[in-house]
Amino acid sequence: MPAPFQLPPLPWDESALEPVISARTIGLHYGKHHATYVKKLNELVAGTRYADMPLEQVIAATVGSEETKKIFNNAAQAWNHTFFWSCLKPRAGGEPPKVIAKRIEESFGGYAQFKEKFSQTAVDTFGSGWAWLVARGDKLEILSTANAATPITMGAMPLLAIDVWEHAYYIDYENRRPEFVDAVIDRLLDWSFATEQLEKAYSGQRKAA
Ligand code: MN3
Repeated sequence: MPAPFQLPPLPWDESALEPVISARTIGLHYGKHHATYVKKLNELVAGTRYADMPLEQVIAATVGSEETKKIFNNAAQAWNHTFFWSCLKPRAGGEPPKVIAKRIEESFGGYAQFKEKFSQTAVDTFGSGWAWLVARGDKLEILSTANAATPITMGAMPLLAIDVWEHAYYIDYENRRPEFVDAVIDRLLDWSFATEQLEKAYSGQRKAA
């Protein structure tokens, strides 16, 4: 039987994000860390009801339970990483386009305030975790999550993420997490992807209402 969960291809070449993130970091981060989450997930769900579920459903069904913690951790990390790669694009970053800029202004007061808060949240995330820009209700929010935790179990729709596990930056930046975070925000964040996610969030809400 084929493994139920696959490692999706990267949206760009491993060297495409240089010099902000090196090909060596992507090679390890995607080729070893992300690949291992998918491999472990497949091992853990083999022969269980989770093997027939879409990844998002596995995450929803295993969150918050000690018994299913390993499955949750690997499933959520598989999802978080695929999402993270989509948030990054060569020669991107900086100020967002109009539609999302307006939402940023309403929720944070402006791009400068957003950037300050997003960067600070990523830097202050203690230990391993993630910083997120999410849509929740009619507001945008910035969240920090620990380890594998993911906003999709928190009633929030992620728009952008930064992985701040040490494996995301240590080869390129050593302990200088703030430099990594600022470089990602200024040079890699893909606002067109975030805009697509925002549109999905609102079309979903309209359906639910
Ligand atoms: Mn990672």
